[in-house]
Amino acid sequence: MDFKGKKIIVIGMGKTGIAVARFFGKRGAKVTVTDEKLPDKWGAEFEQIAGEKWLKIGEYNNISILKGADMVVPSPGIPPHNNLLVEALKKNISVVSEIELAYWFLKVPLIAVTGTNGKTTTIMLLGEILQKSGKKVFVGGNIGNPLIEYSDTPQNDDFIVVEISSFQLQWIDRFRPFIAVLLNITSDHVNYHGTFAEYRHIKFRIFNNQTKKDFAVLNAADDEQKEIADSINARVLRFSSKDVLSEGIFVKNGEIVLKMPETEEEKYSLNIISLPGLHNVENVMASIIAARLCGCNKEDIVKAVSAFQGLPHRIEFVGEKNSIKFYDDSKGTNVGSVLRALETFPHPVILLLGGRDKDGDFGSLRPILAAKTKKVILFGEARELIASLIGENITVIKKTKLREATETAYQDAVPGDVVLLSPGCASFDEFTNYSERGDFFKEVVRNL
Ligand code: UMA
Ligand code: ADP
Repeated sequence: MDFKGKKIIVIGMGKTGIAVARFFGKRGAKVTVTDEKLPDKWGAEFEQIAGEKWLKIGEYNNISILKGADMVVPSPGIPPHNNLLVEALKKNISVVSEIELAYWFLKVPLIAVTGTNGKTTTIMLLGEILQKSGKKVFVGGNIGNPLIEYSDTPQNDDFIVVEISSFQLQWIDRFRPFIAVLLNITSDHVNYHGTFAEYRHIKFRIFNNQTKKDFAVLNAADDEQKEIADSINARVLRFSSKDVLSEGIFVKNGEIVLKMPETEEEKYSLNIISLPGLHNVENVMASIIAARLCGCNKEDIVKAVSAFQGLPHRIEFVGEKNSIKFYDDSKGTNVGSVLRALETFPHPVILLLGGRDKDGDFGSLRPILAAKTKKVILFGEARELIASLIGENITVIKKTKLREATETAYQDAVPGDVVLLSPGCASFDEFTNYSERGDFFKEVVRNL
């Protein structure tokens, strides 16, 4: 594909936008970049390309920058109702996401994992399994190393494993993974996509371009996925933590069972998994089935799963004070992840919930909050809103900031209690991101 002399507009100058601009600059395109923030806030990485002849800075949301444009590439966080995107579509200018662009240049078989929750855990585990099996693998995507950067490397891996968000799937055209995994769909990012139905619809796009030669891995226990299997061209394989399946991977009598027509039944003990909760069993099952499709054997899979200790800020055990246990689930930024985190604990917990709302359906948490919490400490910008949504039968305390919320939880707890930060919200009201929030929580706990 020849981009020489083409006029490209890149919206958003974060990690993705800068990588995209650099990609086009290398190929002789004329690149106009724009961002709602002023250029002095675009960071050190932008400084490296700022003086290039091929680069121009365009005024944000000024549709005249689209004049003569051949293509627009929005960063993941640019919502579809953005002025420039709406106008570009009206003018029939091609709008593509970074993963679509990267896909055009990929030479290595691609495994893509999407879903509301569990993507990072699953891609990291799958990456570990592939490596343990002696395969060369690139693990990346929506976790800080955009796929577009990979397309300019020698591409000498056996597999690419990428995390794909709904934002990235919004603007795909030909993007076609040979294995596509959809872990689960629960409400999230409604403030971006407009409705839950639209968010769900966009997630299904991961299967759009697959053919009979490809594989689609679905969660049989996820009600939101029930109706789509018929419209998928790829061979559908399912995992389930609830029911025994006639084909696929499922849990039975304390074991994971892999049952495929072409191979003998295989069993994996649940004891090899050190991560908490049934949701992580789902992540493991999705990883195992994808790994088997890539030719990994059981022995290597067992080794890799046994060694995998999980990631920080995902129901991470922080420590114990006066026999009160603290867990950091700061990456639990939506209602679905809060639900799964609460399910993990056998007895009631003191839950820290709050931050910046993303139109979360907190009302749906009522039954689990009633069953699994002693007290809910609401904090941050969304505290009043969440209080109004979860109703009056839950014991609630409201605090402005996470520090006060954590200290209050400790004062109210008795030995044997669990204090869980699973905020169900974005962190941006008080922190730069979820990891800063999680690290802050750990620091406060250490100093209690
Ligand atoms: N911007 C605008 N207008 C807007 C919105 C944003 O100009 O309406 C600008 C911002 O000022 C900023 C730039 O766009 O300068 C950043 O945009 P971005 O966040 O879209 O892009 P990146 O910085 O490249 O980050 C993206 C992912 N961001 C999103 O999906 C929103 C990062 O995931 C990802 O780590 C990174 O690419 C590298 O792969 C973040 C995320 O929240 C952490 N992801 C969601 C999630 O995990 O739930 C999907
Ligand atoms: P993602 O990359 O999709 O955000 P992570 O692996 O980073 O997923 O986990 C994000 C949050 O979701 C954490 O709170 C984690 O405990 C929870 N989680 C992990 N796997 C699942 C799953 N399969 N279903 C529901 N929640 C999950």
